Amino acid sequence: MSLAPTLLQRLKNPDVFRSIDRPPGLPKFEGAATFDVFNPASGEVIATLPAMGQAEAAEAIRTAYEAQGRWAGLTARERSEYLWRWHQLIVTHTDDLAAILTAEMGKPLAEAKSEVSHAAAYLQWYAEEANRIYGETFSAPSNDRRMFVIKQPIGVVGAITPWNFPASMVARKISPALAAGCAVVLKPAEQTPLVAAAMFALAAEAGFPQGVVNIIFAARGDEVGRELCANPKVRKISFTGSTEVGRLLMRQCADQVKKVSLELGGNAPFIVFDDADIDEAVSGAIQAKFRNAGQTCVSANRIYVQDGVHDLFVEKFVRKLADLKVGDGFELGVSVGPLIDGQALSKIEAHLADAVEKGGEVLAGGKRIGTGTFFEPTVLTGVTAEMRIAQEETFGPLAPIIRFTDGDEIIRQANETIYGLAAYFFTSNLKRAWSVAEALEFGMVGMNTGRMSSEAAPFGGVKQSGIGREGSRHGLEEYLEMKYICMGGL
Ligand code: TXE
Repeated sequence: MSLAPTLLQRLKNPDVFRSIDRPPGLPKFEGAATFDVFNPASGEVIATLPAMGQAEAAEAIRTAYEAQGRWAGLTARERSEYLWRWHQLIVTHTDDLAAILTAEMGKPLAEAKSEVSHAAAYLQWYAEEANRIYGETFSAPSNDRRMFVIKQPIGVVGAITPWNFPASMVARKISPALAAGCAVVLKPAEQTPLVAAAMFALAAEAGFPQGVVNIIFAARGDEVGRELCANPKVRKISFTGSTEVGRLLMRQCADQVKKVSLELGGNAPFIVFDDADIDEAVSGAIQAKFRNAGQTCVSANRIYVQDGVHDLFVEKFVRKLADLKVGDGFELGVSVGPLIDGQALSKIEAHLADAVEKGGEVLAGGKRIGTGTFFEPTVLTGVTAEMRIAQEETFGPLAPIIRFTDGDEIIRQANETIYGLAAYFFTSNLKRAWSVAEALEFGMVGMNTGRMSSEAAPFGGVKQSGIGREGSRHGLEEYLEMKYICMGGL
């Protein structure tokens, strides 16, 4: 039997956490409390894990702290080789990992596979990037001195990940940290700890030294989060999740002036100008809106369409919805899975009700399906800036379409949000393309595309969408400290 299911079998017995042969990376657990992990498509319990807390987090941090110096003392090439081995194991076990991911998160199996491949791509990227950590030498103002900058690992990193991309978010945080020479304590989201656990089992098989990668399971985030922020042995927090929790973590880190990287909510505008290729724009919007059932931080939250193409765009967009099949992610041909939980469903319904009350019109969808957390892909027109749907992150399969006339005014409206993660626009006018790309106040801009996430590119936002970048060489810098060395007496 392959490794990930074997591990999951072991995790079904919470005693494994008390035993001396518990999988590496899992702290010893003395408590009695447990929590259940559900399949969101069926509501069925698929695993029961120990509900860890402050004590286990403190133990994991101590273990990581002891291991970090030795890990940083390896050569870059040696660290890179561990990452390569982990990458290879993830690639080999893609099908298992994807099945676990779909079971706990609900996304269609094909999307889960592509997420696991994306996770593996981060490991590959940072296995390579580990060998490219450079310092500087520069001219000193006087000849009796020489000046240098070296880059060193920050130390122990606390990583907190969300449920919407439970495999790739783990890889996106851990692989640059390990490449830089940091040790990691990860707390995955309570809804989706299993694929992270399976990835950790593969890390153990890749032979990472004891203490370099550690995982904590918790029924909720606050207690472990508080320990990660308060424990002085942790030198950096890397978080992906809601803006609300991001603000809280920043406050909790303020006492120790601890470094934070935050990848938070978004409210992406998706602008279609009169001169756009409409078929491309429709495909891009479908992709940017309905991938992961709309539960992405880069989801097209406000679709602005210019007068001249508005009706045609809406007609084609609604027609394309017919291609989307909603259902259990394990079912063949399903492209939109369930929402993560009842709370997510309630948020969508509240946004929809608010929009309809203020004059929005539902052109397609608009209802729950069955008794689970399935929701029809929905199109709303007549949306205005005052509606909640235009201001807040809906995180679901609702596509609000907003008509506009003035191409300059729309950029001002698009920027009128507390968020600044992703923005998209479609045009065939080269001059406009450049000026719009520059004017949008977002960390990432998709020009004539609805998809842009890549291990090779810096992912992250401005304003209240976060601090820092993940992926690319910039993502590695987030885990490195700069040290200036001045050599005198020459
Ligand atoms: O997020 P939370 P939730 C947005 C999206 C969604 C909303 C709520 O709009 O509808 O947030 O989702 C941990 N200290 N995004 O409630 O609570 C938690 O255990 C430390 C956007 O799931 O932020 C989990 O591991 N940690 C986002 C992680 O934070 C805490 C992805 C995310 O949970 C904590 C997810 C605390 N006090 C939601 N409280 C994106 N950027 O893609 C919770 N956590």
